[in-house]
Amino acid sequence: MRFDVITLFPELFAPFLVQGVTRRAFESGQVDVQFWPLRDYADGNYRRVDDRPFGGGPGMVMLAEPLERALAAARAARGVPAPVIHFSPTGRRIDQALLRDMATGPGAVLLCGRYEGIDQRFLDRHVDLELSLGDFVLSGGELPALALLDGIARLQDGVLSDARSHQQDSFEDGLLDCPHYSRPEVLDSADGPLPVPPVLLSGHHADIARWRRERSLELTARRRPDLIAAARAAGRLSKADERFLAQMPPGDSAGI
Ligand code: 9WO
Repeated sequence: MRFDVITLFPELFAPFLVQGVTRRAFESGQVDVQFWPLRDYADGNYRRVDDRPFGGGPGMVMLAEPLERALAAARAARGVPAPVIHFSPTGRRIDQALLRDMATGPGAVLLCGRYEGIDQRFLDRHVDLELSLGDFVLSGGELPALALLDGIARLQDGVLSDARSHQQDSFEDGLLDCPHYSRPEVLDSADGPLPVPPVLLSGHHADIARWRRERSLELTARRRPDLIAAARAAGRLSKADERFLAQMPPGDSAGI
């Protein structure tokens, strides 16, 4: 698949694309990312990409014309059509189901806004989908674009060494992930020795699987009761899951 990124700051992306488990997906071209530096499509000696808003007010607006030229160049280079995505807190929240869909699709043109926003006429004419990371404001669309690319790249074949690591991820089965432990078996701390939960050292695979499932259920019930309701409605909770949830003491849902 191919992603074409229209941005004023293409250099922000490279460090994320050349490191970690997703590096192979980007370097092999499994997830081909091409950049269209907006400044290259600007006019005149000043290479203007922004101007003051009509009607007054603070900040600057990204000009439609350089964006039109960058998008035309990206579309021509792609050949096959793909949706144009803009990142905004007013968009649809990115979730794991959207990443799974996009991970097998043709890719997209990713439009990274800066300043106060983009001339509305360009958005109305060209944007197919607005995506959000959540209800907060950033200074640009580059971090949301990187979040999307990272989430899609790690779903590509061969990126995670063990296919099962996907299934255990938070959200892949609609529940939050269980906690993880590694060496040492007992960690020294200022509050005293911190042992690993003994069941994980027992070698009893069925007990370990049950313990992990129960920790997932417990964490999800406390932090994200909405996800428990959704898993129940989708028939993804077993009788044993329901028995475990029924005997859980009521607790506060500390948001940390
Ligand atoms: C900012 C904004 C604030 C309140 C209500 C709606 C809003 N839309 C935007 C917006 O689209 N801004 C553009 C992209 C231009 C300024 C920088 N941009 C941006 C994107 N800021 N924050 C985001 C963003 C995108 C996805 N998820 C969270 C934040």
